[in-house]
Amino acid sequence: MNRRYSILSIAAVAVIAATLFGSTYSQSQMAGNVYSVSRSDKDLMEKIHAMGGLQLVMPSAFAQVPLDQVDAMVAAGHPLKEFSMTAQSVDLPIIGGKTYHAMTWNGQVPGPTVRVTQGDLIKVTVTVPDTEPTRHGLDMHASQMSKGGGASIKQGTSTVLAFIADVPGTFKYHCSGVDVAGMDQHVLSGMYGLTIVDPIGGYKKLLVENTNAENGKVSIKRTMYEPDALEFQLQYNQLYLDDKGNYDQTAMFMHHQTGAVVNGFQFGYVPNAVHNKLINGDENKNIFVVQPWNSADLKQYQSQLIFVPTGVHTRWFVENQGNEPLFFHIVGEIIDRVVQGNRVQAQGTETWLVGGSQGATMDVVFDNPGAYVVVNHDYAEIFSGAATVIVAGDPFHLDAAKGKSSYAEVLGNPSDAVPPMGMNSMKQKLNLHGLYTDARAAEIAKELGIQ
Ligand SMILES: [Cu+2]
Repeated sequence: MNRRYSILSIAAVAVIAATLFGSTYSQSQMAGNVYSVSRSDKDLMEKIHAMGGLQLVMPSAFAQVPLDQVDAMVAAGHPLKEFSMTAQSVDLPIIGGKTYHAMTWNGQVPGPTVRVTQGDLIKVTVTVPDTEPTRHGLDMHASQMSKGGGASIKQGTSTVLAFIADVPGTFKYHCSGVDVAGMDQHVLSGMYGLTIVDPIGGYKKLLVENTNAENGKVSIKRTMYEPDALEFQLQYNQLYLDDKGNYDQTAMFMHHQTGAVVNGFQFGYVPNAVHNKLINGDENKNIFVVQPWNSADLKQYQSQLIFVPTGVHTRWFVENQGNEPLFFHIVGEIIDRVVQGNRVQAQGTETWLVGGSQGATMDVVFDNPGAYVVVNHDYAEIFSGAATVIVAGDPFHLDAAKGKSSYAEVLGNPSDAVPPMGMNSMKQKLNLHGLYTDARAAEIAKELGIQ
């Protein structure tokens, strides 16, 4: 690692830590040259440098809900939801038939989606097996916990954290590294995921306005859709890798990404050989400009399309897990509504900006049959992977879709693009797709009843 970045890295981590954790360092101390600090601080800095990060003083109990009060809070009426997260470093594929050194929660990128209802008491057991090369920690943005979520957990141990999901919305969770040091590497290598907190009273009805012309006069046509919707999740991030598939921090500092990923994949939701055959009559005749995951031999990694019917309420949980802004745009569609928390932020908008570590819920009704591409409308992102193809209705007039509302009834929707069922979810047929290890893929197939 370049020395300049190693110093910058420590300063940056310390500033983050000072801001997040209220450590004993002042921001001005850390923002300046590390050699200008006082003697005692210099000793500490050397110690920090030697251990590769900041040693943070954490409170003895970092959970918002002390664990000995969980039973009483459940007895008082908070429904208990329990989850397990296990750190697992594995090699996973990237485009070009290569692999990279991924860090995961539960053997999948992104980690499993945690879905709960506002007011639930969430209890998460976090395990770091002794086979892991480093410690890990878990920071859940849906929580409001003292000190940001917890000190890192030693290899070969587990910890339990508990919190009340007070605020509805779409929230990131991520590894907090080794007491914040290495957090960038862990998150950008795959240790991130989504928490969906459904509003306690359910989702709102959706009003969509179109126009109608009759007898030479234009009028507004208003359609009200019920809260129940077909739901999807899209998580955006970047990869920064060297030629050997290792995390490249220098590239991250320069914002020189290897690629943009959606749910862990560059171009993971584009047509594959089966779609080529169905639509073009030839599995080698590509429909889309890039189809890097064509073959059925790729199993869970073979690209899949997202299918929706026309005229149906669809809800998109979107999270920007990465290092670049997300200009969320659907080519050919207008986003009917944007919700953050439980508040409507926009209606009828062409693009919605989602900053780093920010989420949003988008409601869309696809009015006309067609192939639509969801992009991060930053050209570097689109052309390096952030392009997702949605097929609405039956634009291809295929026999397979006759009498069906969408191709999903025949082919299913990709399992990693559909969140667990919530209070206003419409059930979907799923196929197996995700940046899962083979073992995790087998578990998910079993859980979801996918053949
Ligand atoms: Cu980690």
